[in-house]
Amino acid sequence: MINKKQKFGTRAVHAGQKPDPLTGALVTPIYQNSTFVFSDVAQGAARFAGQEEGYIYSRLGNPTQAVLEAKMADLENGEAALAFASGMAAMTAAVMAVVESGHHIIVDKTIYGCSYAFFSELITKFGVDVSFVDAVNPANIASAMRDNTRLIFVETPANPTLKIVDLETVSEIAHRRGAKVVVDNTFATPYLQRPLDLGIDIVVHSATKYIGGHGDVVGGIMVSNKEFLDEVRMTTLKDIGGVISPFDSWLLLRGLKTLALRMEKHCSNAMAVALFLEEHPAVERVYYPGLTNHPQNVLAKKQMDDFGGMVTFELKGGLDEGIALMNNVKMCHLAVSLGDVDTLIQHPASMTHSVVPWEKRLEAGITDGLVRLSVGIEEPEDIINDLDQALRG
Ligand code: LCS
Repeated sequence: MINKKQKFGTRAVHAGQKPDPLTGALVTPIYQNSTFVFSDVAQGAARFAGQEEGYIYSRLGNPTQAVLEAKMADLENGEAALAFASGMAAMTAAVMAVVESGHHIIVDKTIYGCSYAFFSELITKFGVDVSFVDAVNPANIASAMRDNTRLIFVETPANPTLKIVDLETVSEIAHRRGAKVVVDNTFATPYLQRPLDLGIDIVVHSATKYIGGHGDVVGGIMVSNKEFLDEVRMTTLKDIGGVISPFDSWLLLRGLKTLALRMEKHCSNAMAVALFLEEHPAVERVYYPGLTNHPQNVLAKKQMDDFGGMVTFELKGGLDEGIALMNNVKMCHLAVSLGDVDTLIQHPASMTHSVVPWEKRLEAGITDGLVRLSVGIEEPEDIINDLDQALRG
């Protein structure tokens, strides 16, 4: 068994993984199976009744997926993890496992666009009330709490403004009133931030991003205690069915082995790019938690081990200048998604957050001129040179 005292980068390589017991294959095989044969009816019945460990059908679990889950549980310092077909499948499965009709949810107003759509339009169809607040000030959560509040959902750093939410304080506020907190840890990854250590109940990820890291897979992860995840596996995973494939599980396992190395480079590159942009005469404002003028820089230092690979900024002149920049880049790719080894640039107002109504977007700090950069692992000089030539037009 892996010793918890080993460093993160070592655990990213080894945790949850042993050579294949049948063949000695070093890398976890892709168990490309939808179903698993029972030795007799009694064994099948015992597995369905949860009285015997073992595989049944890949919507309920698969050996390649199980290794991914064990590694992610270890890296997030959680008891267990579950893998899903996408980040949206993981997040919605967590929420729907906790709340029912008549319950109330508090959500930070600055979150990924499709998550906003789920909370504002979809879950409300099922008799669940949702309040959007600015969770940067935890007092806003405290004052929105009701007797029927069961769940609080935040992203930190938030997509796309990179504001930071105080996870320890939010979990204290929630637990005083018997509510659970779900944190979307996609932007930080467990390399930089482990919300369960700060009292958070459930962590979700779009594994499509830094966990995979190479822009070749869509996946999601949930990490929590074993009892909750056993329930999710047999309810919202089994009956809604957002299960990950064995091949995508394998791609995520391959990505995770280099997570520490990649994150180190993403962080140092992002800091260099943020400092370049901050000094550039065409730039109005840079949002990066590592800059001392970021409003939650002190909290980011306390809660995270470094500041991540995402940089958001606004140009002087706003939208038109931002569009010109995004059309002028040569090496950086104009594309949504993030956390890839390639640098990606995109326009939240017309792309990732276009589903959020205009006035709600502005309330969340997502102005029309905002540009979001997912800084890749290329050499920082080349990223900066490309931005510099694009800014000159
Ligand atoms: N959570 C966060 C913070 C995200 O940024 C995304 C996707 C999701 C969840 C959903 O994950 P998925 O289902 O796509 O795996 N964010 C995207 C973005 O900013 N650009 O494209 C997708």
